[in-house]
Amino acid sequence: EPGAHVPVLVIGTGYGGSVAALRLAQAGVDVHMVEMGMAWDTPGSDGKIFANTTSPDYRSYWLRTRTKQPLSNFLGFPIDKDVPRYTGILDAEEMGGIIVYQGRGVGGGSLVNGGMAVTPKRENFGAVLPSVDADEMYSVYYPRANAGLGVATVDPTWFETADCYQYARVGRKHAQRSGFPFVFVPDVYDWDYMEQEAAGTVPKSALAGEILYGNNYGKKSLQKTYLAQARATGRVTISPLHKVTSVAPATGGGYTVVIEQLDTVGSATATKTVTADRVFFAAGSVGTSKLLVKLKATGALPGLNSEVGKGWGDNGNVMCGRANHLWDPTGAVQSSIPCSGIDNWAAGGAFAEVAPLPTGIETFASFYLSITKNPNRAQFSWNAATGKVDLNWQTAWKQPSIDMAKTIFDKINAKEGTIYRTDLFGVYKIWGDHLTYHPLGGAVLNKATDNYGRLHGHPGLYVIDGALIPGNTSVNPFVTITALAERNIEAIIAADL
Ligand code: FAE
Repeated sequence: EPGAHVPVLVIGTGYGGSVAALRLAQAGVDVHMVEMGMAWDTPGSDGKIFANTTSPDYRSYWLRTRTKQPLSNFLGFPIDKDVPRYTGILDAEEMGGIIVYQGRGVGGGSLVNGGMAVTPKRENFGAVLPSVDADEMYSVYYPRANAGLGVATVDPTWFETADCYQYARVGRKHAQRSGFPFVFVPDVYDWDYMEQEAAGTVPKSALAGEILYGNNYGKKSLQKTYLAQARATGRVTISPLHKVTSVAPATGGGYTVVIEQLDTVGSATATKTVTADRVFFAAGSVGTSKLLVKLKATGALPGLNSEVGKGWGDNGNVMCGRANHLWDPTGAVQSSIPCSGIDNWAAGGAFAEVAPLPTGIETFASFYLSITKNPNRAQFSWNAATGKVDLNWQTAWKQPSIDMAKTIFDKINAKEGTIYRTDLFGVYKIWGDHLTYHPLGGAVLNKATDNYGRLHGHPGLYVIDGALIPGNTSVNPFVTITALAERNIEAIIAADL
């Protein structure tokens, strides 16, 4: 309620925000969460909460009048289409040199992502979070995060015969014939449910191609894990369609938080002001960075240091497809949940997910999302002329990612006598180098904050999301975001509350 006072306000309901809310509530603290996206708890006229990937509709995009599909073309033809402007689930945020895809709604990125839940290899952790004690992470916080998220791996016996993983078995064959290690990738999807989908005994979601715009059945999004537990404490309330626009010190202590209530076309219908003793920034790497950079530049939070906005990376994301021979079909029905990868991190700086291309028809294509050791880092800055925050990422900065991904796919193509697909991202364009699914950094741990996420200069303000991680996790990021949040909130509860 406007004018209210809350002990803790959390901005955003993704991984970092959900961990903070649950652990604070369990410690006896009342928490209010503010989320700019929708609640995603009510079915549309088709009886489903979420739209299918093959037929995007008003629910699919955040305030766009035309879809912005990551794979923009098929057989060379553009596949984007007009949709009504709506506070939909996937934000394709254009930040100059890169499109940053993000989830919008209660559950954040967990609503739209592939659920791939990967713990980095221990030997790579020092480069991911140099100031964090690896022993503690691998003995306490990674296990805690994996348990809280419900992480599991496909049954390897079922995998061998499941039609929906034909594409992954082809991916394995090609990887192994070129001498690359092939690994199963854990996921938060309910694997028993997927087996029942394949058997035809339950409504389908992974096997109906659902991904990107939400998953109606089998995926354990945060709504089913951390947020369900948080709500069950009775101490956590959530305001969807509310967007935080300002945080500033309040006279008499705490912080004044300004919040806009949105309607479903994105217009502000009310502005509310509340006071909070403590505020956790969990708006995601881009959301948190944009807020902090603006608040520092406009004088609302003058104590923030000059590290705010720095150290942003794209986790080295780059996509590509390969055209297989006619004797290597990848399957007409492909599970939208990837379950495997090709690990060439140590030798070539690339970890490639064997990804689905769930078109519903046989495409003879293998498709990959590579995570690479791209060294480039960008910075957010306040643009006083436009009143917006800019990011200085350059399209050409993806070249190291392409080179690293090629250490895998040039070799496979040479071995198999195959070529890259050129029809998925435009007309004759091999590399999906215009986007990221994995924004990281902008309020880096031990730089913009102390070693536990306390923002320098303003006691009672914390960062607890992907903004803390300096640009790369060597694998998909949300397990690391969750584990770091578990570590930090434990220390904060013990020392600050
Ligand atoms: P995030 O989950 O983005 O949550 C931030 C929340 O804050 C969002 O709900 C926002 O709407 C909300 N918000 C932002 N600004 C405001 C504001 N001013 N006021 C109120 N609310 C606000 O942050 N990662 C994996 O590990 N495995 C995968 O398989 C995977 N697949 C992906 C696929 C797609 C298509 C996408 C987009 C991402 C994928 N990711 C994957 C990345 C993963 O979802 C992402 O790293 C995490 O969601 C980031 O977690 P945070 O807590 O940082």
